[in-house]
Amino acid sequence: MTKKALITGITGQDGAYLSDFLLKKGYKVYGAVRRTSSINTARLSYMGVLEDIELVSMDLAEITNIQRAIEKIKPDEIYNLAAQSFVQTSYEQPIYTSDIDGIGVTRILETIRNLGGKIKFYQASTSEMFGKAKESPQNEDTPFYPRSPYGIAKLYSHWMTVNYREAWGIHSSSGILFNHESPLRGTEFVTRKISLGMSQIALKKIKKINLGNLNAERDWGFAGDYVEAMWLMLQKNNPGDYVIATGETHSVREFAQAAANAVDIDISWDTNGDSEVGICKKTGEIIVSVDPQFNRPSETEHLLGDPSRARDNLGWSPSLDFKSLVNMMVEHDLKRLEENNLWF
Ligand code: NAP
Ligand code: F7E
Repeated sequence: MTKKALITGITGQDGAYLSDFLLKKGYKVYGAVRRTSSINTARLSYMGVLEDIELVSMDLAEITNIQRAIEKIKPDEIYNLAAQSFVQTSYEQPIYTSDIDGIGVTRILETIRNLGGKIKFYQASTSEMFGKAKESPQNEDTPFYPRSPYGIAKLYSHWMTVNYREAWGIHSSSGILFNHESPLRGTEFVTRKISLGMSQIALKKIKKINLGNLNAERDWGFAGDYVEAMWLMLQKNNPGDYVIATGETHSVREFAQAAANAVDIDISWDTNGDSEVGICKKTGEIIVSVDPQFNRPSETEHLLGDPSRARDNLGWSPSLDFKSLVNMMVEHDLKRLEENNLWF
């Protein structure tokens, strides 16, 4: 019988990749979308999956529409990807972020429980729960120390996912995913900001980009690889928690350097007054500046994941390395700019 999956956050980066993945596996895919004043299904169109998905109206703030949708669809699996996912915004909207990223998850779990507890559940947890990391690399046993309202809200929902598994026997799994990127990444996140910015510099549309903390280190992987891990978790007999990462970390500075290299620019790093700048070696022009407005009130400085459990228990491993990921993102942005087709 055809399996039914409900994906919340389907209009986001991971929603697009997961839809494509599940459709190829033969699933009937339902996508939960919240009401917005303009249509935001661009990523689904870009993936070529929009026509194959059934969209349902659902905001995680509202339990009644969650109950109605789940009761009607009767999905076999729910992938909860919906969230206020931008860490910087969580400092300005801590209450909203706590409601959607925290309590919103309990709304779904309660609905699953009330409907008999048979629906399998995936929660989009995050390496931001490690925050000021207690050890490196981080694995499933590393103590949590979140550093932002986002990380704290996600830690609450992580433990709720664990608790509904232990208390009510629900097949609920928590994927502790490290940063994953793609050409579909939102332009406010640093990787896409850089890939787009370097492409614009190469095409002489802008002169430079302004970034925040160049020293921050992240374990960056490819979103297309990470959605497979979500699915694998729900196919196991027993639910669990899994770190999904590449096992390699790079600084924001290294990302900028690699993206510049992808458009044949070599950067030298220097100081200008109090702050660091990236200079194009060929032209001598400043192409990267540091602007403190992009600094976080409390930063997560270093993340590096150990995905051994996922490798051993799920048979999962990443397919793209750091350089290939950066090149892929830049290549897509260059093409979209050249085609004047930049809609996200
Ligand atoms: P994203 O691109 O920001 O997408 C977030 C999705 O959530 C969008 O579809 C958004 O809808 C939806 N959403 C936001 N608020 C909502 C609400 N109140 N009710 C219903 N839907 C709502 O995020 P992503 O990168 O795909 O990440 C997917 C999930 O994984 C998120 O939960 C994120 O926190 C988590 N995560 C991401 C990473 C990463 O590196 N990407 C790592 C670890 C965990 P609109 O289109 O209407 O805004
Ligand atoms: O920042 C630094 C910034 O906003 C990465 C989300 O998907 O991954 C993401 O959260 C780092 C931080 O992602 C700029 O300070 C420097 O240290 O791209 P980001 P994030 O905060 O790591 C986790 C795993 C999630 O779960 C989240 O949902 O880069 N940085 N300069 C900058 N960051 C931004 N955004 N912009 C800058 O100009």
